[in-house]
Amino acid sequence: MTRKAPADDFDDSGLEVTEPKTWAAGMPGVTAALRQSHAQMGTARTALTLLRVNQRQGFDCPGCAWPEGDHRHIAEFCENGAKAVAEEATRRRVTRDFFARYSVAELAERSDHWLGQQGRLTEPMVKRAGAEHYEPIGWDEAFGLLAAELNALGSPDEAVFYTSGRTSNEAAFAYQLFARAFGTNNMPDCSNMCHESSGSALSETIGIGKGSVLLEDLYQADLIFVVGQNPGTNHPRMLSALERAKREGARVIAVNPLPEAGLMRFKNPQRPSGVTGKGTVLADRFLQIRLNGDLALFQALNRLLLESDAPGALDEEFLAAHAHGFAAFREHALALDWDDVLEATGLTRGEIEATLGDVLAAKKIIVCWAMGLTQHRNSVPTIREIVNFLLLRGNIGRPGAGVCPVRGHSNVQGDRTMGIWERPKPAFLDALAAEFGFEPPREHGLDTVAAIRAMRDGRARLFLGMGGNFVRATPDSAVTEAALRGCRLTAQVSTKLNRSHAVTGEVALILPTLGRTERDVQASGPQFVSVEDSMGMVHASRGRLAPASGDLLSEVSIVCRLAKAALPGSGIDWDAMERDYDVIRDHVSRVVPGFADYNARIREPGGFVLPHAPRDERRFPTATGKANLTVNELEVLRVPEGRLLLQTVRSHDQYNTTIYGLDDRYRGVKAGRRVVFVNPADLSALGIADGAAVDLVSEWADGAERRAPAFRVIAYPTARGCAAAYFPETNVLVPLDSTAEVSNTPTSKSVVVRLEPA
Ligand SMILES: Nc1nc2c(c(=O)[nH]1)N[C@H]1C(S)=C(S)[C@@H](COP(=O)(O)OP(=O)(O)OC[C@H]3O[C@@H](n4cnc5c(=O)[nH]c(N)nc54)[C@H](O)[C@@H]3O)O[C@H]1N2
Ligand SMILES: Nc1nc2c(c(=O)[nH]1)N[C@H]1C(S)=C(S)[C@@H](COP(=O)(O)OP(=O)(O)OC[C@H]3O[C@@H](n4cnc5c(=O)[nH]c(N)nc54)[C@H](O)[C@@H]3O)O[C@H]1N2
Ligand SMILES: [Mo]
Repeated sequence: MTRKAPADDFDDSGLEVTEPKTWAAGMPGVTAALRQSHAQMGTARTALTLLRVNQRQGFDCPGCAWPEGDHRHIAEFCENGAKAVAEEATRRRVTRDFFARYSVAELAERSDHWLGQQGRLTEPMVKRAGAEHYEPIGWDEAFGLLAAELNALGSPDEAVFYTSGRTSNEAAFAYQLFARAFGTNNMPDCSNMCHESSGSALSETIGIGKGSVLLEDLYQADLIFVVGQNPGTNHPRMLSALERAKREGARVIAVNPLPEAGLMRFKNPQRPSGVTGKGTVLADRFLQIRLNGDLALFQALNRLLLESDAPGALDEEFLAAHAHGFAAFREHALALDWDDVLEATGLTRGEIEATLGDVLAAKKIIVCWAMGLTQHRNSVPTIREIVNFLLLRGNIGRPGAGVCPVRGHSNVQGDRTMGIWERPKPAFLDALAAEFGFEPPREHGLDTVAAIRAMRDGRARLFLGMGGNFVRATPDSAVTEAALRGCRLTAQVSTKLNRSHAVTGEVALILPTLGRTERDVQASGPQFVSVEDSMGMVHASRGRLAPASGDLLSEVSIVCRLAKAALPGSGIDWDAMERDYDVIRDHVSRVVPGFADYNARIREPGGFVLPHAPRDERRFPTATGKANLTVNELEVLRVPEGRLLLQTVRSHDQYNTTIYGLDDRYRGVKAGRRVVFVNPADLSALGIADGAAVDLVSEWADGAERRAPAFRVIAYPTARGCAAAYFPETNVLVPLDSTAEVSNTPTSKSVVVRLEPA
């Protein structure tokens, strides 16, 4: 079942394990970043590139979606943003000689780290049916081939159009237009594996699937929860914001099974004292919760709030004016069983009651979260319960308060806004129809998990990836790889080599594209693109570096030229859109609400903020016209005797499936990724020694064996019963059918496993 894993991944002879760090960033962060950038880019390029990150005339950092704020430091980058930039601006190149040297099968034996280290893709390549190697192909021929394969399908619904979250608004809009003009809503995206649960829960409860706070709100908050998130690694600039919020008087509560370094103490590299000083204690309270215990925690807080006789415990006025469903919610919440709460959370009643004290003392509360909340079976109920918690005290729709799902990819939120979604709203399709004069398909398309099933079962036969690394980011690697291999054609629009180029359909295409950092010049002159950050701010991004190769096309060009080849009679002026991205933005301004005068407003310094009814006017555009309090059933996730609940997380040295290096500095791991973190008491109970070699075997209802071989055990202060290991090495363990209710997101943070001596 298990594929033979790539050799350099398995060699743990250099593995070193030290005590986890208790603080994050500061000088080591900056030096680590510069070392990495230097190795990839050289001195002049390093300086030139890093000075442009997130500056007004520069490019949007391809790292994360954390917003920029008004007062930009000259070096508004972080260690991991610098690594993301270095990875893209590298001087290393993958050329036709490389593909002549390595067969596709050989590439499939290599590790993610090795593949990424080969450098930027430089020209379009094709693997023809029956061939063992990729060979060069001209752009026109590539588009012709792809167009012919698309048009040879039995139905447009046999094609899958995937999007990752770095794609610009302009490219995303053109791409969804093409897919719909072709005739399908099969537009899965990385969001299906990421914040889909947030979008689902927020749309139902507050009427819009996006966060309701701006950066300024953090600075006005009294209390900020950071739940299921590791910002020290994944959103380092958020630490500066939390530090400032604390200076302005906020308390921070971290809720996490792991004592993540960044949440404990932070040394700000942007401030002189940060380099040498002791740094700021970030979390005033650390709730070391069990995996999947958050629904129980927030239900307990809600019950305590309902029972509290503290004056103003509930915002009665807000509830009466703006909330729906209070009576049913109240009745259910008061019946909550405390034994269930303590079992699910692993916390004491004292800890939860002390947290209530923080809550009652705070007028303005923000809850931030990321993948620790979204990738569980009960993720949508959990996030709904957080909305209940905020609504009870009127914490949505006023300054300093609200929901803050912290997005991952730098434009994942913008891609959705542009219509990258398998379940488009009728109003969006109506606007598209009116603007372009065709009838878009109305039936919902395939999301990520459904797309894998469709390819596995032969119902979908052509896969096009706009960025990302579908084969590696998705669950159940063995199943997914077989599904892709069963396709007639797989094509990837990419900047760098990854496993999705090595696990292919009968025919495969690599369509190499420009990155954020690079100049994009079209017939009308230099172009810029735009992106939307995690807080609904839209701003421009301009690349300055010379492209990695003269043969690269922008994502917009690739979409427009493909569309022209595949849909000669569409009546849509693809040439005009490619020639001048203002034309695309003009279309967007008439199709997507909130984008009126797009071309003018995107040229304002700092861009513009999209409307958000709950935040701006306390208006809740839900089915009831009010903010909905919901009733969520608590089911305690009970793991069988001798098993652990495994979460799959990111190390400090990776960007999703792109592996920058083999260290995880804050967690004290050097030179190895095949490690599993387990609580020492669990190790004793299991009779397994720290440092032992084990296989991870996942157990799921279908009885199939899913095994990730050869991991080292690290005794680590994680919550009892809760293990952690890195993704994507562990994706093989996540069953395709184990998904969140409603959002259908793979349950990457709750996988039942046993450890077998290797
Ligand atoms: N450098 C870097 N930056 C990135 C990325 C990257 O890979 N590298 N990826 C980007 C993307 S796409 C995303 S989505 C974000 C991801 O950002 P994060 O969500 O921070 O990423 P993860 O590593 O998945 O970390 C999940 C965190 O939630 C905790 N957790 C897990 N399960 C639970 C739970 O049940 N309850 C609670 N309370 N906590 C839990 C884990 O211990 C961990 O701290 O980062 C973005 N930024
Ligand atoms: N087990 C487990 N699985 C997970 C997760 C988890 O926590 N655990 N997290 C999930 C999450 S949150 C996400 S978002 C997904 C990520 O899923 P994806 O977005 O599909 O994966 P990435 O690794 O971010 O994609 C990296 C590739 O994108 C390409 N690329 C980079 N920049 C650009 C660009 O500007 N344009 C184009 N066209 N291509 C570019 C490069 O070729 C690079 O190899 O993974 C999900 N999978
Ligand atoms: Mo993500």
